[in-house]
Amino acid sequence: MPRSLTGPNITPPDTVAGAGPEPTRCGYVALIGAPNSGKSTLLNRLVGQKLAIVTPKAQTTRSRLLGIAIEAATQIVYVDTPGIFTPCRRLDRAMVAAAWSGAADADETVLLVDAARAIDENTLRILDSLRERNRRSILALNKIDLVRHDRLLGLADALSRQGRFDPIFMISGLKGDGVGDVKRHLAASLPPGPWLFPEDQLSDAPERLIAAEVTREQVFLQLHDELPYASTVETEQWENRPDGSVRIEQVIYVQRPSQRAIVLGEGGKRIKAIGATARAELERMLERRVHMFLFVKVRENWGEERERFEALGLDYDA
Ligand SMILES: Nc1nc2c(ncn2[C@@H]2O[C@H](COP(=O)(O)OP(=O)(O)OP(=O)(O)O)[C@@H](O)[C@H]2O)c(=O)[nH]1
Ligand SMILES: [Mg+2]
Repeated sequence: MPRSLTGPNITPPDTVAGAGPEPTRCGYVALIGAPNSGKSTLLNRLVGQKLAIVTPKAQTTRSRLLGIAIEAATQIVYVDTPGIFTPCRRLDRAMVAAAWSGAADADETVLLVDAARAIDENTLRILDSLRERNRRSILALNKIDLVRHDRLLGLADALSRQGRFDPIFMISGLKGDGVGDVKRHLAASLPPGPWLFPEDQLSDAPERLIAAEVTREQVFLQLHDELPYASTVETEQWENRPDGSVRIEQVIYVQRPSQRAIVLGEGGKRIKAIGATARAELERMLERRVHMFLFVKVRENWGEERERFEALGLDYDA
């Protein structure tokens, strides 16, 4: 059976098919860390499919996203979270709050540290907060493909003196090294219990949100400086066509007319490129034809509008 990107409502536990005679296990695993530490890349790798958007820029992920995977008799519900950093704007505060509440609600927490960058200020803050919460967590030194082995051992040692980490993994979310060990560890350590989601469900994110995220990924990849941070994307219309295709209308909100001009580009070139790449990506993810229509609106204060936060799945009052 193909696994669907998003699924119907939660199936009651007594109707969920467990696997074989082994007792089923199920639990939530939050992936937390500084911005850019590789959480979304790892989530996609763990689930075996692209669900979360990934870019080289920090603060790409803005809200929690579930990625559901099955390992032996265990259903593992991974929670991708926004990077944790010192918040300035209302949006930043909501993102960081979403990350911490993802960790608070989880059975296990995996702290990702970019081994190529070592212990930056954001990671230090996270270590402090974990200590305050007296929380044990799993440590994943990520991006080991970029780092020499002796350096990794020193880093693991330094980190383990600053928190309760057990176990410690050395992984590359991008290349896959060590990721199987993380999965197997989680499969064995999550609590026994019925699976919480239908077996073929991959995420809880509505398709409209995933579609907006895919466009936002292109905004982050194709635009620079403050623009990715000054914009947000929403799906306004979603029409399933009788021929199986879908017609999607989205709005990219920016804060100033000058930013709108940049998003549009000369003769509309930039917005066309964003739309074309997002459409192709979405067609791959949804496995259906997509007709994509993008509009750019100036909304000086979108960062203070409750509706914009709700569209992202964020708590406006965080
Ligand atoms: N070389 C290498 N690059 C990686 C690895 N994991 C992630 N990256 C890269 O690191 C960058 C950030 O990856 P993301 O997965 O978006 O990081 P994130 O922690 O989700 O970032 P935020 O959502 O901004 O908090 C991207 O350019 C990834 O390709 C890895 O194991 N090795
Ligand atoms: Mg991310």
